[in-house]
Amino acid sequence: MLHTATVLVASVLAVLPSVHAFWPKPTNITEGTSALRLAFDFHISISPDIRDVPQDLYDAVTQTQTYVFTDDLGRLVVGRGAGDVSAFKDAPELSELVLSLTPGAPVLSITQETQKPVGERDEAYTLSIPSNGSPATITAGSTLGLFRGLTTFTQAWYQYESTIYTLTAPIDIKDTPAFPYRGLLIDSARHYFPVSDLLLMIDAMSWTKINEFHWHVVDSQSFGLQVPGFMELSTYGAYGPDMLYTLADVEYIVAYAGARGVDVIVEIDTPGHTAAFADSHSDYVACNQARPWATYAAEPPAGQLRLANYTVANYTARLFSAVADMFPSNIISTGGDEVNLVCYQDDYETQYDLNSTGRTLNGALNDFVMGNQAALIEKGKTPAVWEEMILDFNLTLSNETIVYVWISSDDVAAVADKGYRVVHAASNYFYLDCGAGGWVGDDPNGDSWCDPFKTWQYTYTFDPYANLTSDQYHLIMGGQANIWTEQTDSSNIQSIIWPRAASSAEVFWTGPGGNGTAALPRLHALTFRMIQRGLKAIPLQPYWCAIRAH
Ligand code: CP6
Repeated sequence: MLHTATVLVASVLAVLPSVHAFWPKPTNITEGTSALRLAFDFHISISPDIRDVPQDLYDAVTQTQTYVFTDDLGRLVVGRGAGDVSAFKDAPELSELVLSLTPGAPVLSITQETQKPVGERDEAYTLSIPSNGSPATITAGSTLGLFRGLTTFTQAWYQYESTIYTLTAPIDIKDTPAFPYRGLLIDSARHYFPVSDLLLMIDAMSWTKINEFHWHVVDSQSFGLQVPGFMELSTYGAYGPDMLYTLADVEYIVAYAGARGVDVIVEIDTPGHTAAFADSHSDYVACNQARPWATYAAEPPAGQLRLANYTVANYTARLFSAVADMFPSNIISTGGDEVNLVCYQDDYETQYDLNSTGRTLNGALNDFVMGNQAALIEKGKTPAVWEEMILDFNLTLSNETIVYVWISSDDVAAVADKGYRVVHAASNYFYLDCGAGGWVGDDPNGDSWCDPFKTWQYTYTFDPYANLTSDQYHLIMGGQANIWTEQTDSSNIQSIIWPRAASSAEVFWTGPGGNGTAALPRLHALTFRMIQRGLKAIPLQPYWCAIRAH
């Protein structure tokens, strides 16, 4: 009896695969087998219980209506067989989606909800799409939850000859992220990206429920961020006056992101990766442009802040205070990766400063980073650092500090053992480039040690809890895809990120254990939707496979 039922269920699923369109997959979903069409006069209404509707929620509603009517996935349709077409041609019509907040929930804007500290945001929602044409509903405890529900709603629909339909009504979803931090790092220092590129990346992040844009905005090659009181850094350190982010640009980007559920975490990488400071403050930088660069830095040009000099340390602490005022996010990263020790050993000024203050390099580094982080903490911020600050230099940082693990996912346990919160960013799973290599003189047969190219399928197998004890699980904030842009500019940023970054987005929203083979049709649908929305996402498979995967 039981056996027969199992076989029956399995064969129905084979005909109508469930959860074929949603990405990331909702944590709880049930779907039926009924067809439902979207009415021509379909509209989204906001429950009158929500007074003083925030403008960003109105805008999200308008955008959602546009997406559901324009997300034509072309030949990627479900149920192309004649029988299926007739099934949805006369199906009931859905003409309304109603948004409401749970009673007593505060009415903050999506932006305000997004800018709460990670872990304090309520992104949960319930989405119900009845099969008989009764209004669909999204209910949430916050406008951010409503926004996540709207994103999911857009993914419920396919189009065939101007009919917008689903074949799996009723759909009932109760969704909440497995991890509070789901990010994408973009490096805009190796190459500058026009603001419009970043806005499109933020849109795509919101489509996949990525909620943290880790903005690696400055590095040794360029300082393209205007900071009030520190304008000389970008005036002299940017690639050019038209290749920097102005105060107005930053304000626009942060607001655009906030309205889409994306928090912007800025990183001012220190004390390494800082040659660009020398363009305005040559006396602040050790081993500036020193050769051979490989002795002094991970990539050219060499140059690191003279961290043992109190004038420099005071300058960076004030810089972080000013940056803190520009970015509403609770998190700001002080960097700390790839500090080169030879650079400081060979620097007369640094050795002089160490001797005259009786400090070791490690002690001076501790003072330097602590000073920068104190400036952030004073502004109410939570500092973040790259893993070396904790694992190589043993700094006495606040245990609130968030640690990005990038060298290897094997290092996560050591960071957790020290009690710090972790964001998975390891090169062996989450780097979208292998961009650190390819320099003249590198081994032509092996690009860099981050080879090979990470497929979405490989990233998808990641286990965020590997090598941890269950009492350490709470330290895992989530994870992020990373695009370092040595070999990426405006011409390929869209295609190098998408759809691969969707893989980690699902690992950290839905949780680990997903089956890549089962996920493939959903990722095809997401990719087609991205392309339809104007993003140059790259194909996963031949077109033949993509349009038949459903
Ligand atoms: N730039 C900065 C980089 C990298 C890092 N930091 C990097 C290192 C190794 C690889 C790729 C990128 N280009 N500032 C490491 C966090 Cl394989």
